[in-house]
Amino acid sequence: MQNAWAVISIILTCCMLLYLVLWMNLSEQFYSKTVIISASILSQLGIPSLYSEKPIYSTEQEINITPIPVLYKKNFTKLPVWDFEDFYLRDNEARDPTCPKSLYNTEDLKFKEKVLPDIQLWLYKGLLNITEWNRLAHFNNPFGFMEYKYNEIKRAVDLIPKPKSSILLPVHENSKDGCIRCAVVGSSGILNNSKMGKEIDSHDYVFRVNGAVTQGYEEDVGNRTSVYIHTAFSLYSNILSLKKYGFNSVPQDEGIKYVMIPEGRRDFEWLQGLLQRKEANGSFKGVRPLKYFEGKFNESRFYVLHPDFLRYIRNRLMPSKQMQGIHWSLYRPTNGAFALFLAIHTCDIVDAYGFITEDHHKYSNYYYEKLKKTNVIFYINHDYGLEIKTWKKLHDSGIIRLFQRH
Ligand SMILES: *[C@@H]1O[C@H](CO)[C@@H](O)[C@H](O)[C@H]1NC(C)=O
Ligand SMILES: *[C@@H]1O[C@H](CO)[C@@H](O)[C@H](O)[C@H]1NC(C)=O
Ligand SMILES: *[C@@H]1O[C@H](CO)[C@@H](O)[C@H](O)[C@H]1NC(C)=O
Ligand SMILES: *[C@@H]1O[C@H](CO)[C@@H](O)[C@H](O)[C@H]1NC(C)=O
Ligand SMILES: *[C@@H]1O[C@H](CO)[C@@H](O)[C@H](O)[C@H]1NC(C)=O
Ligand SMILES: CC(=O)N[C@H]1CO[C@H](CO)[C@@H](O)[C@@H]1O
Repeated sequence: MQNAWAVISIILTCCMLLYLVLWMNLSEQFYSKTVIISASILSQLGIPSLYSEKPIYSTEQEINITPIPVLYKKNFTKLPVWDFEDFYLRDNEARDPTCPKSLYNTEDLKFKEKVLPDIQLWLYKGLLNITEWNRLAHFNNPFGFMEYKYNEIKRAVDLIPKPKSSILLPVHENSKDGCIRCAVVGSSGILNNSKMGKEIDSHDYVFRVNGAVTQGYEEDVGNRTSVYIHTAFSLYSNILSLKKYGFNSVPQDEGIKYVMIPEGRRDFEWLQGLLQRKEANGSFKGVRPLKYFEGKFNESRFYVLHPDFLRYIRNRLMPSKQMQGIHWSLYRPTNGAFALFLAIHTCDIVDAYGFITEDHHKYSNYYYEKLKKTNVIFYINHDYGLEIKTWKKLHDSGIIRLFQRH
């Protein structure tokens, strides 16, 4: 009897072992199939599976995917160009303008080839999952999230509300031709004594950027602001340094839209403070971001630019030779450049004022420096030569109108 029991239990144990082995094999097969399927979908999209030994991309739930190992800027001696470098999120709710002069109808074929009128402009909750992270973590800031940790960025992005509409500005109700006319005002000294204020204010919308001082300078730069573009640092530091020019808070016009360029980790720290209406941590420890908006802040008028939009501007519209050098990761277009291209993508007719020109040495660095001429400061993270050429070229080909003096 005892012998019989021993035989039965041995058989049972063997069955269980066999079952386990089979089950593991089968599930392994199933698992690798999932990975292969997802890799082929991604390659159709132009996204190769870079780390094929690890299941990074998967059609399975996010839980099965992990963030890629951190990449470091230092490990690249020039801008790394990935197979999916030129893949950008597109927006299927993008504008469909009727204006004949719209970007969509540009006659400049070279420009037409480069622009993506339906590029995704905004970053908000729901747009950052691990799959997206693993794509964007390949690009240095502000064009992606290289060197950052998934959780620190994800926490902030998940607080950004999805805009009600991805269209930033509606066609003006008085418009006869369906065109949106915008002025973009940079802060160059070329505006000193320009008397452009009335003309600037006569546009449907006025974009301003960084230290957008207007009080006391209305005759030259106007007094309206419809869209204010900033980074956490530009906003914070301009309010500290431009007090003497009357810049005490960000522009406060009724219905104003605030657009943030997330240039790096500190912007995501700022965002957490701003959107939770409390003090920020990290670089802005102890700062209450909300304070700088003086009660005029409303999530429904707040937008954060998507890294894909910023990278698209760099790669397609402002690629600099600096990207081929050892300091490649420092280069980025100026906030003014991002503001101007945002206007080009959200308006139909764009006039640019206070942007850098060939004869910049004749003017102060900033228009509010009226009394003593200062020289234009060339920060190494920008390519001013390229910006001068780009604005001139856009003007000469009729894509924008650039304010110049002779
Ligand atoms: C991750 O987000 C992207 C962009 O929104 C989306 O296309 C993709 O389907 C998402 N993936 C998963 C697994 O949710
Ligand atoms: C700008 O100036 C005009 C004319 O002086 C005035 O009517 C208008 O209220 C001002 N707008 C703002 C936002 O200050
Ligand atoms: C900053 O840190 C403090 C203390 O840990 C915490 O109470 C607060 O919620 C944090 N602020 C944000 C914006 O996360
Ligand atoms: C923000 O704007 C929305 C839409 O205009 C409005 O319903 C809401 O009350 C505003 N919130 C605050 C805090 O002012
Ligand atoms: C600004 O314009 C005024 C009037 O033309 C001129 O007197 C002044 O020198 C200019 N300021 C600078 C810094 O160029
Ligand atoms: C392969 C390589 O050089 N890796 C380096 C990349 O950068 C990090 C951070 O600076 C270093 O720790 C790695 O050794």
